[in-house]
Amino acid sequence: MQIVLATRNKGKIKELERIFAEELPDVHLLGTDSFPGLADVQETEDSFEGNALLKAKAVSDFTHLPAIADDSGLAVDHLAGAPGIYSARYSGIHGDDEANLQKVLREMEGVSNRRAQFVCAAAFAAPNGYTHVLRAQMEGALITEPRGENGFGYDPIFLPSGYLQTTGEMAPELKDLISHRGKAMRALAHLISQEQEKWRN
Ligand code: ITT
Repeated sequence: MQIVLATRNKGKIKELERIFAEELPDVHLLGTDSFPGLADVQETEDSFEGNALLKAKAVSDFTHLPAIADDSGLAVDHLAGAPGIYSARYSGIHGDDEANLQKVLREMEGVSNRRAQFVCAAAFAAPNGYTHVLRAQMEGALITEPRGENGFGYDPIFLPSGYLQTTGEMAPELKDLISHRGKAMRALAHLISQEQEKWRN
C-alpha cells in the first residue's frame, strides 16, 4: 500500500517515517519529492484541522493516492495561542526556524507564565472522498535559552511537562512517544488501518 506524506518539512518527514514504520509496517510512504509537478498548498484555513485537511486533500487529488498531512504549531498561553497556525512563518519568512524561535523568545522576555503547548492536527484523504482529521497536543513550558540540536522548529526552547530535557535535547524516539505529532499520527494510523474497507477501493 502506498500513501503520500503531504509535507516538505524534512524534520516532520523523519518523524512520520519512524511513526508509520511502527504503526503500519506494510505501508510504503512516498514523499512529495516523488511528484515533481506538485505545487505547494497554501494554508488558507483558520484552524490546524482545516489546514491539515486542505493539504491532505490537495495532495490526494493530485497524486490519485491516499495522502496524510499535518498542520502543527506552538501555542503560547501568554501570547493568546500565538504563533499557533502561523508557527512556520511567525518571523515573516516561511520555514526560518531560528528567526521564528528568536521572535517568540523576544516576546517572552521577562514573562513568568511560560506555559505552552505543541498542537498537531493529522489528516488523511483518499481518492474515493474518505477523509478523517484528529488533533493531539503536548503540554510544556518555554525556557529562556535554546538547548539541544535534535528536532526542528521550536524544539530547543520547549520543555515538556515532567521532563528535564527540551524536545531539542531528547532522543528522537522519546519525542515520538510523547509528542503532539506522535500521538496524533499513531491515532490516525490506527484508525485508517481499522477503516481500510472504507477508503481502499
Ligand atoms: P508542511 O506544511 O510542508 O508540513 P511546515 O513547516 O510549513 O511544513 P506547519 O505549517 O505545520 O509545517 O508548521 C509547523 C511549524 O510549527 C514548524 O515549522 C515549526 O516551526 C513548528 N512545529 C511544529 N511541530 C513542531 C515540533 O515537533 N517541534 C518543533 N517545532 C514544531
